[in-house]
Amino acid sequence: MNRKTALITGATSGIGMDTARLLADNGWRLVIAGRRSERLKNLAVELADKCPVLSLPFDVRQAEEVNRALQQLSGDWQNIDALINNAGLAAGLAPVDSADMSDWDAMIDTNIKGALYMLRHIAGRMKQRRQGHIINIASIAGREAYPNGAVYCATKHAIYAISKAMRIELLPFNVKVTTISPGAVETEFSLVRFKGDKQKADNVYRGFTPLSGRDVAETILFVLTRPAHVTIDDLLVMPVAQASARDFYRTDEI
Ligand code: NDP
Ligand code: 8X3
Repeated sequence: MNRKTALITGATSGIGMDTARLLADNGWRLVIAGRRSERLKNLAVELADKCPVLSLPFDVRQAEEVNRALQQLSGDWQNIDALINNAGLAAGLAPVDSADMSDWDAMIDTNIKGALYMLRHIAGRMKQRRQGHIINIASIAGREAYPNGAVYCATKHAIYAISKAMRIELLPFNVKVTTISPGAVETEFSLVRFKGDKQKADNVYRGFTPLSGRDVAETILFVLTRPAHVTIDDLLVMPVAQASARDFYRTDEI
């Protein structure tokens, strides 16, 4: 079987993990990445009878770690056909004048710089091969801004801009670039944002059906499986009960 290879960052949870599962079911070969190596190991074991899987634990914030990890790829594992540039987080929900500055660093270092370190490495190789597909996971927060989310929104606006610029840079090299911007997805995202406060996290998804990681994974698979001459450039995917970053129809508020 001639399998294509996808590298998925943030595969230890949520959208990334569900994407790994779905691509494994659909004939892909996987490089799965994240910091929590135990989770990567477990996922690799789970998927082992479906497809070849390589676990690559590293922190996307550390440029050297990213390089070291990607340089470990040997032979045709270096030929990444699809990068799902998904690792990211929101840390805190607070106004600019009182937010924790270490939260800003975490978001900027992960969501912007980490995504860029991945792109720098993988896009170069795709250019040489004159093939490949980059999918950057942005957010509704990359299209709109909301109070107390200035820096998270800024990081996702940055992803949007980086995607747009790279789409043009890579035009002559036959490399596809797609931005996928989900609305509310129930994953570990809100638990991370609220630093383990489950009540606050659950409240985000109260009274409506959010997207699941699987919903976004299915969108990713759709984007990846278009014919060679088609690029889905930019895609916003929302729960039926969400119409903007701040407009939700919650049944408990009717
Ligand atoms: P999860 O918290 O469930 O998953 C986040 C993933 O990112 C984890 O696998 C985590 O792995 C990885 N990650 C975080 N920091 C780092 C790091 N420094 N180095 C390597 N990996 C890292 O959230 P989601 O699945 O929801 O989030 C995935 C992406 O989707 C994010 O970019 C998020 O901003 C975006 N998004 C999420 C939405 C939502 O409502 N959930 C909506 C729109 C966009 P580990 O901790 O093991 O390193
Ligand atoms: C995650 C969605 O609205 O919490 O990107 O920012 S939101």
